[in-house]
Amino acid sequence: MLKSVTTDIESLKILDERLRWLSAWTIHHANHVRESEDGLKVGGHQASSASMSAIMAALYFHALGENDRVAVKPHAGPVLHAIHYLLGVQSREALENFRGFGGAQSYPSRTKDKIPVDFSTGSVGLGVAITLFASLVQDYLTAHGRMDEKARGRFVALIGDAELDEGNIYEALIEGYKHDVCNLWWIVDYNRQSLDATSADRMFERFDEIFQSCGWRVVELKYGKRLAAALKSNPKLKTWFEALSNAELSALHYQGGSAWRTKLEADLGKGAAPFLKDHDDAALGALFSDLGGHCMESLVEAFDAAQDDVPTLFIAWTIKGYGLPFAGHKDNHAGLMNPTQLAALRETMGVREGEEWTPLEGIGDNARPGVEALIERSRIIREKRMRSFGAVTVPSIPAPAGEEQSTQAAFGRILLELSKSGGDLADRILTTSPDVTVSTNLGAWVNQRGLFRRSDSPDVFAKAKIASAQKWSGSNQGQHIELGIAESNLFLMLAAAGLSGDLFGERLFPIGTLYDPFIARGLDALNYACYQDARFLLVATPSGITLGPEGGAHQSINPPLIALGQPGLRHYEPAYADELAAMMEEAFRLIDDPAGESTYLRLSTRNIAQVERSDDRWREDTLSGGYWLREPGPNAEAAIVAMGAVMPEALAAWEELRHDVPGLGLLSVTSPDLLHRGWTAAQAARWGGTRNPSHAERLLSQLSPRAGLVTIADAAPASLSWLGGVLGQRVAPLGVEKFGQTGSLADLYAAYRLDGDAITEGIAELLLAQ
Ligand SMILES: Cc1ncc(C[n+]2csc(CCOP(=O)(O)OP(=O)(O)O)c2C)c(N)n1
Ligand SMILES: [Mg+2]
Repeated sequence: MLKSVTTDIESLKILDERLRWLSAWTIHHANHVRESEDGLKVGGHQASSASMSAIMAALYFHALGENDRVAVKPHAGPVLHAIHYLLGVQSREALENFRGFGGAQSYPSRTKDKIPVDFSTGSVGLGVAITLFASLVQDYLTAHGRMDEKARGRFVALIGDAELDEGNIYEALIEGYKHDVCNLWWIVDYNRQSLDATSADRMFERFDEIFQSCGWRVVELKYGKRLAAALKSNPKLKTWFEALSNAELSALHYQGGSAWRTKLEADLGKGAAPFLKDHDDAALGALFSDLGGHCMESLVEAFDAAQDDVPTLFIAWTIKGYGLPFAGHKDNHAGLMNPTQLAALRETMGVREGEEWTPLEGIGDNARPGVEALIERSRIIREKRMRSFGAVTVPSIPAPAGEEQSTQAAFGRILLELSKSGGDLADRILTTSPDVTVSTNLGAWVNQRGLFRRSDSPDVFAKAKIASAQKWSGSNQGQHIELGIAESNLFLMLAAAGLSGDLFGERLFPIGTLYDPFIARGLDALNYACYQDARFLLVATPSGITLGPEGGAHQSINPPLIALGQPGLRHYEPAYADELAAMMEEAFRLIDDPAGESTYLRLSTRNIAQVERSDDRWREDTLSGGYWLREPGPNAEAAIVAMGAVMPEALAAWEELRHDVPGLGLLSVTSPDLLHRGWTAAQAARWGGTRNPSHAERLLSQLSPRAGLVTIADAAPASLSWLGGVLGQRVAPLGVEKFGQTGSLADLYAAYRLDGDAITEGIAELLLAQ
């Protein structure tokens, strides 16, 4: 074997070029080489990738350890794939099929990509913030003795500078500071360009202060070594350079050497002459492009110097499209090189035509051993981490006793019982809430299990013997993570804790509570959690106009529709405490099941009389989405179909109408989401030759095919009205379509037509219309 004559830095520079080439080529191939079947633009981000290749080379082939986890800026996905290609982990087929069906995904995806992806990214900002919560989960697991100190790693986010506009980053930053979060590197690819244009100058000096005031170390990598030296020896040049705006700098980077010369002459006149005499145009362009984020020496030095666990923001100055013909152009975000430009790049990279995919093509014999050694030595994991499932026994969860109960209170009691009885499941539960712990009935659980804090925080009120039902002391053994009011953080916390089995090999059972209407506040983060297949239990309570005196701002209407359209999240809405107990048991089971999912429970504060059960049949049907609370007679002409907190109205109407409407049934829907999924799945299966009616079909076929259904829910009526489409039965939908307001239940149910009269009118209309 040839002995390497290159240093690691030189090898890293070669790898930087390789990554720039392979990412550009992968995108080019998908757009210009691969056969297009539909004529759709394939796309990809050559400029965003080139901007980060040096940073990522320095990280993946030098700085990252095996326990470190990274969220990669979505538009640098091709660089991540190129890295794994060089590591021998990513296949050429997947790269050739970049953005194609089954190929490498446009943006790194935990679930769809075949390479190890620690965090999916795509919706900018969220990938950044989740690293903070993942670090907190690591602290939690180590404090709880579930993770070895030696297995701890660092959480790295690679950030686009325009991504820094996303508010969720600052919500996370604030929360992180409260929890003394550590082991974070956030690395900004500071190319000063967004999607639309170059970015505003005014904000930039401010980011340092924002992060520093939250306890972060800020490391700015503005100049590369050569540019720094040149500016140091020439203060006038430095002052001039630093006065250029983002837009001016970018335009000059795009125009290149002669434009730098012209601009210098115009601005500094004769003063620039000695400097210009020493530099030809190419040298000028190269010197001013030597920004910190492209200078391997500076990157390696900065990473090596930040080896403690202080959270660190690196601001690495870069040029968007570095080394490509559209470097610095304000419109280059989705820019693609044309075949001629690509061929020119290939030439300069020393890649022979036809050898574009050869991993180390164009690297001379002298340099090759050094590069190969670095690839070999890279400490990042080569294979997807094993997902941890099926390790926890979920005990049966009894229903809390009580003739009258609300589902919200029952939830609190079930958790209290779990915490008292103990066991593996209870010990693995992590609860979290954005400042609504007490008002969502998590309080009793927290009294038992305590708040999680990295260092002890005493309950000052308790110490002062001030009476309070709620204990509020924290220790590193606590099991509740209290968050500030930022629902986006709640979902990111659930996402991170819900990935603990994947990231750390230790399953947690995360339960997050919030008020139902405020799901919308964190919706993208919720979707993000589901997209990565994080597993958790979301308890949304109170809900609906049933909240009465709290009024319209707190009365939720559409979350069941949100759930109906959200993959990876199962909606259950119980009316009774025993249903809730069954649902929670199922939700825990689903968290630890490879084929499972997360669960959303929509609960209520309304106390309602519980029903007598004559047998256990309701249980299985409850978990499948609905059951006959009152069986219909043979060929019944009508049924009331009700969900959740309005069940007493439905039952009362059933009692009143059953003599006039022979065989009238009362269907209790516990999950419109599951009924709908089952319905479409059965239809799809029929096309595959399997004839199995769905649960909704089975239930509704107990009625006459011409039967009428009055559907009623304290939610948007479309949550249930679609049931008429299953067998073509007619529907009178009742539900909430206007914003709520304050009032007693009787007032509101009458005004919004959620009462017995409305049900009677609905039934009458359906029967008369026959
Ligand atoms: C939440 C969200 N909004 C909008 C977009 C569309 N988008 C993708 S990249 C981008 C600009 C990114 O600029 P920057 O973060 O600076 O990254 P660069 O490509 O410059 O490295 C936008 C607006 C997105 N992906 N996510
Ligand atoms: Mg940018």
